[in-house]
Amino acid sequence: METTLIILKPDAVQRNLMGRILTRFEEKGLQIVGCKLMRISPELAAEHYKDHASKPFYPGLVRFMTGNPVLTMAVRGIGAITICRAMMGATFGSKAAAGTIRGDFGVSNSYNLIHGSDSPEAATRELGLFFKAGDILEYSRVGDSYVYDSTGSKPE
Ligand code: 3AN
Repeated sequence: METTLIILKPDAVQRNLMGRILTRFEEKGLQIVGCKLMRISPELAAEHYKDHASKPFYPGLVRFMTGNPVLTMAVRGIGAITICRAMMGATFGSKAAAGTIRGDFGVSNSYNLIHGSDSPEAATRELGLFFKAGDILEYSRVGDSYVYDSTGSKPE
């Protein structure tokens, strides 16, 4: 099982899209194991986006991400990182394919609704920034035996 960090950005919260986006992950079969509405501090934004610090869009990105609340989620499943990235779509709403979250809900390049960790290393680092021990819960769902085929040697 992989767990990834998903952030529904301020535009998703302000546009009342939280429920619809969260539902997509649930409907896919992924499990929400952590969820928190929060305001990102400038310090946390700087740490989270440190790889982008030298980019021209960085000041605007930090201003946007810290200006209003976000919904952070820890999302779990086999291959969750790759699956979530595919569900999000390309970075820019104007280019993202129809059927993806960015493709269906947005047209803006900088207000692109959602963040998702892009590698296992990033997921571990980012989950550690946004969730503390005990915030991510282990639990099983009644439908789990039909989300994965667990009749073989490993679930698939
Ligand atoms: P993604 O979120 O698709 O992994 P990254 O990691 O390249 O995209 O960029 C991180 C964030 O920085 C994006 N989600 C987007 O909000 C912002 N960003 C990236 N490139 C640009 C750009 N050229 N102009 C404005 N914002 C950008």
